[in-house]
Amino acid sequence: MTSSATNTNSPAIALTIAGSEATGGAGAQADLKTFQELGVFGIVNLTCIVSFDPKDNWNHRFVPVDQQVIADQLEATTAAYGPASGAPKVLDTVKIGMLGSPATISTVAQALTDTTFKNVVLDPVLICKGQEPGHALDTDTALKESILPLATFVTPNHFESESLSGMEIKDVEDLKEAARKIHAISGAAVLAKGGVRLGGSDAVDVFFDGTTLEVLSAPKVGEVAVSGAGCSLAAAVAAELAKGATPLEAARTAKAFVTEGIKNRVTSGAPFTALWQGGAAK
Ligand code: PXL
Repeated sequence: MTSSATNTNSPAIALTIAGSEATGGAGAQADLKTFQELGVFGIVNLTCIVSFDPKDNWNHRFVPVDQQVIADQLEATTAAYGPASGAPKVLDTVKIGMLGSPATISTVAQALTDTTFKNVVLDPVLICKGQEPGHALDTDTALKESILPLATFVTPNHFESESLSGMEIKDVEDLKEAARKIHAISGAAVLAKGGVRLGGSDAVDVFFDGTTLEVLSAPKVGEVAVSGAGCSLAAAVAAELAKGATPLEAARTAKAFVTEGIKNRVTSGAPFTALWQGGAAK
């Protein structure tokens, strides 16, 4: 087969702009495994490298990728698969994970402005454990100001939903109100995650896209958060959107995918478990 031969069955394509988490549970690794499981050709543009520190309570050691290198990755990816690339199947879906610094946020915001993608799924990773608080606050503000308005779908967890909505979330009614508020400020479809943080026997998330409000519920699997659940959920949403699902269908499929991944989670020497993306296929 020559390089110009076209595969008429070519898969949907999705890009994750995310950080590496060295133990493979979260970040770009979780995203790529999720894309693969869901039948999507995955691409990673790396923003940073996180290595947990077992000598310091497993806090995050964070190293940013050089800004020019981030811009280079985005340039290469867009030229090969972007909307103007002439590729038979274009990349129109991007997932955004950990950006980690105001500089990276501005590089990524520029790329998202230069190229219009149909689906921009934002996992608004606000706080990285072990990050210097002043720096984390700058990053959170930059994320809200320059990336949130570009998102078409956002997946805040309990803490991020409180931060983005400016309200305390104690139960599912609060989570519904927060989802409405986050939609109002972003214009995006919102999947606000209660997860294990709200009381009760179910892990409850709320979807709201400006018209439809749906509570997605599944029995809790334990009471402790599993590493990679947030990344995998947003990546699964992106994969489903890339394949043509509606936002609500994508949210439902992603919730089911993550629930199976949590049921089949992986244990290690670290004091947390990691979601297994192969769980749903088992
Ligand atoms: O789960 C959030 C997350 C995202 N991206 C990277 C991470 C983490 C958490 O550890 O390390 C790179």
